[in-house]
Amino acid sequence: MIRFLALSLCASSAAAESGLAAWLRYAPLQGGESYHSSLPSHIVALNTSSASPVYVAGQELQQGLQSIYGKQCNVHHSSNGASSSIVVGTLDEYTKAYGSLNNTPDLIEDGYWLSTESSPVQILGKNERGAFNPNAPVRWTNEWDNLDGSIERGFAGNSNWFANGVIVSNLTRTAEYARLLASIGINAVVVNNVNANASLLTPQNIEGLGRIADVMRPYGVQVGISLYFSSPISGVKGQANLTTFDPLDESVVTWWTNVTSQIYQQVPDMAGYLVKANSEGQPGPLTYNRTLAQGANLFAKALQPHGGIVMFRAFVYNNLNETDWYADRANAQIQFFKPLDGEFDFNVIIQIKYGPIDFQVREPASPLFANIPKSNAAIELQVTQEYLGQQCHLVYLAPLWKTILDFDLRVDNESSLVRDVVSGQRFNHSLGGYAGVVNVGTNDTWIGSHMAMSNLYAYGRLAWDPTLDSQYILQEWIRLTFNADQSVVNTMTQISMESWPAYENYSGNLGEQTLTDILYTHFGPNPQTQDNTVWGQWTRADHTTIGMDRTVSNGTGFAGNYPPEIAAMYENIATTPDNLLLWFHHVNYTHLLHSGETVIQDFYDQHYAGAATAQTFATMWESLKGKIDDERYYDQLFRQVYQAGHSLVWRDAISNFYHNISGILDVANRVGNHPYRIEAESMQLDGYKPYTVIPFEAASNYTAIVTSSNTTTGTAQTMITCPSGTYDIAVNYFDQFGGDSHFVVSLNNVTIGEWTANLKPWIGSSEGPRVLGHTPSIYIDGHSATRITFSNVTVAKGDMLKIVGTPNGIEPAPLDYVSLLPLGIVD
Ligand code: GCV
Repeated sequence: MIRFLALSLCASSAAAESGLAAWLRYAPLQGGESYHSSLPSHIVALNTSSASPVYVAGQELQQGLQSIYGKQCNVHHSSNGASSSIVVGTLDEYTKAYGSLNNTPDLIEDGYWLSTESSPVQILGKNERGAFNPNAPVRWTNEWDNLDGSIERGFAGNSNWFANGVIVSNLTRTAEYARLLASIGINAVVVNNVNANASLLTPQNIEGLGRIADVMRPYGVQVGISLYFSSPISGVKGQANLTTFDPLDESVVTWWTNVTSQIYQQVPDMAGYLVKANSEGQPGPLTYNRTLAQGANLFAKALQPHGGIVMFRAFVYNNLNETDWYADRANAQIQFFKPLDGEFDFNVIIQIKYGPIDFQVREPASPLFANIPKSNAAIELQVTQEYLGQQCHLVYLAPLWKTILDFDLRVDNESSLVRDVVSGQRFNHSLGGYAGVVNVGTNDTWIGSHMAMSNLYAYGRLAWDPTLDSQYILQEWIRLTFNADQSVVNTMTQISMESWPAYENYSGNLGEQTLTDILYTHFGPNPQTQDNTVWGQWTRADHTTIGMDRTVSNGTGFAGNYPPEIAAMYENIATTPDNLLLWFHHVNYTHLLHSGETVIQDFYDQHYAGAATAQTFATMWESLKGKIDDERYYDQLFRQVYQAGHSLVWRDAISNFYHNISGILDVANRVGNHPYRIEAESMQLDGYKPYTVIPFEAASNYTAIVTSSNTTTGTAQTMITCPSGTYDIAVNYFDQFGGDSHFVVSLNNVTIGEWTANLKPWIGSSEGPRVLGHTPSIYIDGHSATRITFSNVTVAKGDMLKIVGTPNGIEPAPLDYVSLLPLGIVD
């Protein structure tokens, strides 16, 4: 019901805002008084208790009307007979108070009815959480919070609910989060990491879960938890310690039955369990030669008396040998789960990541959605941008998610959209839905940047109604979160809608996955980490060829996991879309795409095009000055400038890597040819020395410079040889974690700029918002590479350009190059 209010306002405000209120700002509407006579004067909230979502909805209505329109309404809790009222409550309570209604729709669980034409205005739910009928019953978030307060793949500070192994006493932010989630239709939060910890199950933490549930319940948001499969042998304080965690062992069954009862005593409405088993070091039933279904059903049975469900993750795979041409991690889910279809209890849902690997910038829809028709299924989406810029690059994800949700798997040659599979409609299941990995932290922006919150909003909206259009959702969010000024809406729409294509173009196109460093931070470029590992995210790039052959005829057979129509499309190189070519086929760099371009030239072209688009985001954002509040304007501008610089790092790294490995020239002669750059290592160095960067492609000309020691200053200088004029001076440097070097750039000893390399990551801090939240790197590499630009500098031929670097901590003031860019040129 909070959603109704959220959508009814599109107010404007230029007052400073931290982002904490997200899209529920209730910003005052100019001329709001003029609406007073047409607004209701009373609110009737037919709640059963003050902990009821109906009570909260009444309060929200009151707060919203006051804040937006300046209209003060009283809240009553029974029919007051006044005609000028808004009544909010369940259909049953309404009928008791006002009598039966004609023509109410058939509401399903969580559904609502809204009538603004009736008197009183009615907002009536099937249950106390009600809002228009949702597409799927399960609309959860997963939070990868660890008990020590850190968050795996979280980019916005520490946990809001855990610290030092226990649940914190102040749960104010938890309640605020529940309020936000309620407004977009989310109905449960799994509060701890899927890489779980047995000590969540101590009596103290179970009591804490009860407190979390108590603060979220008034918003209609339930608690779920992730379980550590071998908890029975983990010596959980306050619980019996067993010598086995075999899911078929009676003592283990009893152990989980008892623990589950204890949890339900504290959290009578707990949503259920999330389980990651036999994956990435997590224990599971395979240890005892039991199936994953037997593992899942252990928890399902413990939950059945209480009405809870098990979300059992399909993200299960083994280490693989890359020299085996037929090995393929993408096949793992099918191998593990397809044979078990029909063996899962009724309250188990198989939670499937959208693609077969791991939240990459583009993947085909997981074929598992088509292969377990007898099982309940949910789709797992990642709101936190683990592989997509970690909230330091703006990437609006709804269009990516829609490629999967709208994909037709053609099971039995019939329409089988992924969204209809997970809603339960396609295979007639009453359970199914959505899990979104969000990872909110203590930062005011919730997930690390203001604009990234469009992804959380879109996640909730799509989980409620996956037929919604990405741009429609985005504009709804912009109007609520910023304002309805047409130029604000247009500019933010353009940036956001271009953001995923741009990121894909500069981070790995043609279905190559995100070419990031999969062995370290998952942030910056490092394509060679994909191969020569046991992790199976291979590209199989060599000097002449690239791509995974996943055909049945000659490759890993993965294409054959799809129903026949789709399998045939992907099997055949001629019918495979270019954007997934290298996902399914191993080809020469000179292979011609449908576009008519060669693979390698398309790589170069798209990486240049993507980075060029990213440059425009900062410029477009600048047009918003004065149209939104300064606080959010400057914070996002800082991020757009960073993204512009880091997109060039990506562009160059990927282009150089493939140029180096293939030896094929860029026909446009851009790759490796930078006429405006002065390489730092070619400058006159004093106290600086050349440094060979690893990976090589993360530095221009493979080389940077570092100070001779970590305590002595270095100087790099050179005489300007380009024509006199006005230039933008860009300096590429490295900002490592563990030191804040200082740099001064001068022309003829007149300082034109100075800065400290301290784009600090969050790491256990709650510093202000103008901090990058990506996983930091202690190395001079593609994660730490960054750029600063000084605009419109007057330069004369013969001037002495000098950079003085003062190291700090482990950071030896590393510099890569300086670009002297005639205005309008970016390189
Ligand atoms: C929680 C990827 C991530 C891990 C994550 C895992 C999962 O491998 O990098 O951080 O672990 O997926 O989804 O279980």
